[in-house]
Amino acid sequence: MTLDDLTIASLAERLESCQLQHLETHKITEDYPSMDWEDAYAVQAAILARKLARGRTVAGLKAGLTSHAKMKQMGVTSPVFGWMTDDYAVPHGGEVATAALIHPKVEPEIAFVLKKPLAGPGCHIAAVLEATDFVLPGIEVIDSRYKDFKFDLKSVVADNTSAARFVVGGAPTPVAGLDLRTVGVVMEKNGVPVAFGAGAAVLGHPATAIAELANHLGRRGQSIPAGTLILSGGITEAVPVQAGDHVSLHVQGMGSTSLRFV
Ligand code: 0L1
Ligand code: MG
Repeated sequence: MTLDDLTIASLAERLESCQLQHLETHKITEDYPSMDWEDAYAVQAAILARKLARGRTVAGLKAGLTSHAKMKQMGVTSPVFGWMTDDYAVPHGGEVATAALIHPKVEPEIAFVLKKPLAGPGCHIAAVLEATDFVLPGIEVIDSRYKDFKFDLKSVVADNTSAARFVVGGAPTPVAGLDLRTVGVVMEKNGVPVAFGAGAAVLGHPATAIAELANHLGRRGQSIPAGTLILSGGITEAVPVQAGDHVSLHVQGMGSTSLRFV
């Protein structure tokens, strides 16, 4: 680590204030160009600690930058990880207050819910599938706190990987007999299909993202508890949205979920 505790706390305060006041800010690496990955994850953890201290609870975890296309575009070879608190959860078919966000985008994802804990290092696809209770369609709303949605990787990790809202719905589906690589997804905005893909777009298999999350946490002495909901990462590019938009996601064999921006 390169940053001291006071600096971590002040960066967490700055990023969370921007989130709560719907304001953009400049990249934190402009102020701290030598910050490292541990600094970035420490800022992210400090933002979570602020929310937990106010009574928020963790509603789920997420992997981001999981599609090969997006990783190549960003020049990275591994995903990034973050969390969602209870106030990020939107009911199936529910509304998102767009004025509470800065420049939201939506991503089609497959959500996993675990029935057993997962621990790394050494976690792999088979362990994830064995520990999974069910999967279901999930739409993540990302909303970078950085100006014009432009960032570098350490800045975006500190900003909790742009997490803002999420909805899950459809049919909770056991993974036995399901090939998550070939599961097709279609996301529609206002009834028009705007993004299509298959599960394999996420690291070859969406369960890989969950295994990499377990390994990431394992390196920090943490594990994923049973019952955790995890968004495995966007299958396609994120799609910008605005007030008035209705977004639905259809996942082959798992039904649909949706939300509306008001
Ligand atoms: O969930 C995601 O894939 C977002 C990761 C952070 C990068 C971005 O905001 O696009
Ligand atoms: Mg995502």
